[in-house]
Parts: sequence; C-alpha cells; structure tokens
Amino acid sequence: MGDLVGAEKEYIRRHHNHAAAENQCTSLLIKHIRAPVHLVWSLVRRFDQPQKYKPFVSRCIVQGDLGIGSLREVNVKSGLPATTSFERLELLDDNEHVLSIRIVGGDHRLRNYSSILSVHPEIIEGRPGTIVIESFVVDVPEGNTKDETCYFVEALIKCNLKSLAEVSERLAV
Ligand code: A9S
Repeated sequence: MGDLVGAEKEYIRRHHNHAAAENQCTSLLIKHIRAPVHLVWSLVRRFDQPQKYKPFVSRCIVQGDLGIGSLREVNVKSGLPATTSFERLELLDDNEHVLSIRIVGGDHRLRNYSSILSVHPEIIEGRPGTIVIESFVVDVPEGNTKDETCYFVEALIKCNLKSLAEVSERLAV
C-alpha cells in the first residue's frame, strides 16, 4: 500500500478489516470521485436499489424494513455467470458512511462473500470529492486459484465503482 496517503490508510485500518481464512481471498479497491460525499453516499446507502449505480443489476426485491438483517434478492443482467444473488444487510452507518453486505445465496459461485464499502470526503482540485473504499473477502471456489478469484471479483467491483463515479459526477454537475 505504498502509494496510499495517510488518510486512506487510516480509513482502511478503521473500517476494512477482513479476516481471511486459508481458503479465502480478500482485496480492496479505491476510487476517487469528483462529487460531494453526501451525494455518493445517497446512492451507495440504498440497499433496496443497487441498480442506482451497479451496471449488472436488473432488479432488486427487498424483504424487511431496510434495517440491519434485511434481505434483498438481486437479479442480474443476462450474460453473467449467475442470475440471482441473495444478500443480507450487515451494517449501514449513516454517520461513518460505511455499508457492509454479505451474500447468503444465489446461483453463482461466490460463497461466503462479504464486502465493506466506505466513503470519505476529500478535496480534488479545490472542489468537494469523495474517496470510495471497497473491500471484500470470499471463498476461493474449488478448481480456482486465489489470484483468479480476486481478479474476477476485483473486475466486477471496478465496474461498479466506475459506474458509481459516472452517476455521481453526472448528478454533481
Ligand atoms: O455486486 C457487488 O457488489 C459485487 C459483486 C462481486 C457481485 C457479483 C455478482 O452479482 C455477479 C455480477 C452476478 C457475478 C454475483 C453475486 C456473482 C457473480 O458471479
């Protein structure tokens, strides 16, 4: 993490502590967005509407009152190695701006997937910006390596964060 500035290291230390077992892989991605943190957080915090920014999601149905423990059924677009994912809201902190979900089912190969996403204010070229940090831990499927699994999940999260930046920056104009 040589190129991370002090603030990012502190956010990671405080919010992104995944204990990965031997058969798991874990990684972390950072995205700098040219939009204010309250706007980015307003998109991220909607557990019932991941499709607000996630490009692969076609539909989401939530059971429960959106409190901790709520479950959502996420249907994803065709062409992906899955159709459905069942996900539980683990943490939604509107003060610290931290969201954590756990994938608890679905016709995909991500077992015991847990992610943490935090957003933090920063100034980019003299204007309000946001640092988005997303980390995950997941089982390495039988027949895959840790590297393959990390590469696969990182690629999907990169797409999600790129889309989050596009949607946020368009709204921030
Ligand atoms: O949606 C996220 O926050 C992150 C991931 C990795 C979601 C992946 C996915 O929804 C697919 C895009 C369908 C890929 C799931 C749960 C399994 C996949 O194989």
